[in-house]
Amino acid sequence: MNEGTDGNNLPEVTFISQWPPDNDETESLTKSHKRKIADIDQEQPDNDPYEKRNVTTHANSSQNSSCDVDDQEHNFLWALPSIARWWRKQVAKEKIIYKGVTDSAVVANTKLKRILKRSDCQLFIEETIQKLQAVKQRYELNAHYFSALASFFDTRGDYTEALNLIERSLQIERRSAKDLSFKEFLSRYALQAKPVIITDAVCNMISTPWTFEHIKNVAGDRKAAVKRLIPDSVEWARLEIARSMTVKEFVNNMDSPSNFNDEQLLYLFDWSLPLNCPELASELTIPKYFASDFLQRTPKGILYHDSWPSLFIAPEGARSELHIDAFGSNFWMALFQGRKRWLIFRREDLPLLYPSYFNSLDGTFNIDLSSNDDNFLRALSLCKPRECILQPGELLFVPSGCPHRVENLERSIAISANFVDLSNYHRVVEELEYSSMMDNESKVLLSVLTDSKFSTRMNSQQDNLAWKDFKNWQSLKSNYDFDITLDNIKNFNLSVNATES
Ligand SMILES: O=C(O)CCC(=O)C(=O)O
Ligand SMILES: [Fe+2]
Repeated sequence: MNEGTDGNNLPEVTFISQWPPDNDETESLTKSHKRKIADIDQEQPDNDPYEKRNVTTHANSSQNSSCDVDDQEHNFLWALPSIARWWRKQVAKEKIIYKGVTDSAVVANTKLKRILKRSDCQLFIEETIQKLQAVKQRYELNAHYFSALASFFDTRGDYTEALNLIERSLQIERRSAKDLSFKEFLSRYALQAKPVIITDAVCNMISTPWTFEHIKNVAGDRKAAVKRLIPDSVEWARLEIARSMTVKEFVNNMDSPSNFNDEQLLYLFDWSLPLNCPELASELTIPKYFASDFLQRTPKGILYHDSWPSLFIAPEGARSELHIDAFGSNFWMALFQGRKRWLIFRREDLPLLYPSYFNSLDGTFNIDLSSNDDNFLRALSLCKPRECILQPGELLFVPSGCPHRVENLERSIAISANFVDLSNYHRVVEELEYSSMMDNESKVLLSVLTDSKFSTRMNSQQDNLAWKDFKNWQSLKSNYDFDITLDNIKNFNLSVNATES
């Protein structure tokens, strides 16, 4: 950033539109912002979409579930379009030519820079910052709120505060499988515990689209123990078994009338495909990023060997509350239908979220993320969660140990799996050491994973694996060169970066 001054003692301004985060949401905002500031001096009609797109609450947006990358009604207004709008009003109100601004044929951004130096504009920025700060409590978890506030500090030249805030507005990165190699995934995301959304991968996981009809055709007659969310439950994700029904019965009755409360919404949650419907499982191809799963190398019958992938079918509004996935496992989810809002905290945020270990070593959380309790809000303001709305056809990676919460914005179909590889092996071993004290199955898994004959090697050229290959470690292990080891994984980041540069 340029700290130079120009006689008015104001720093040069680096616009927030030039900053990261670089993703669809900010891009669409920037595009329309460009469109708007192109006619900066023209007063907009009263139904100006910017006018409407001011402040919406997180609660509102989750209720009507329409906050997505295309729907800007739920974004906060960033500083530059906001200033442009304020300026248009001044021009219209005062009906005068502002020397050096309105009378000049410079581009809109330069005009904006000139406007920013005016004392009336500085006053407008100050007032807007105050207004935004006054509602901070309500938006503790709203990424758009923080990016908007950061942009106002940025225009004021307060870069330290702007950077501080922008960290809280991080969205989850999206990468295309077309240019994300397995090695890059491992070094940039899995080993750094950074969530990522992978596009262009789900289309290669199935040959027949997984629609409600298809699932009913293949799995309709199987029984499932469906769950529901109990607000004060001490169970993992606050989900408890509601009753047993066939998949067909569940799908056919999957309503979510607006008068339904959490407990009335049934959720087909984490329903193991290998155990309940191997026919569906056998249609799958496992993406290369997750194909080295060590749980497939343990003997049949060992804990988790056949637990995943599992199926999730949800009505609109069904949720899983804040939780951490068990035994230090990594997690992926492929979404076939509907949209899901994900909120993912960092591992370091865990102590700030009041974890409680009431009846299990898999922590649960007593807190309510929309609580107004001062102590909680103070702790929450130190967390740096990332948010995303997962779209159908996208694949999400959640690193081990990161607390997360999920809300189904539409009726959805997804599959997911927990997995172990070299990126989380040590965490898994440590967690299993604790759970072994209480649970024999964990103890057996631990002894298998830590046996000197157990292969913890991975293949840096790993490709997608058809289901039958994924499940056949004995034949896989003799076919490839497994060049990543427990020893060299420590330097893996360095070696990947060196090869790439
Ligand atoms: O999609 C969901 O409701 C959450 C899935 C999840 O986080 C899990 O199974 O661990
Ligand atoms: Fe989870």
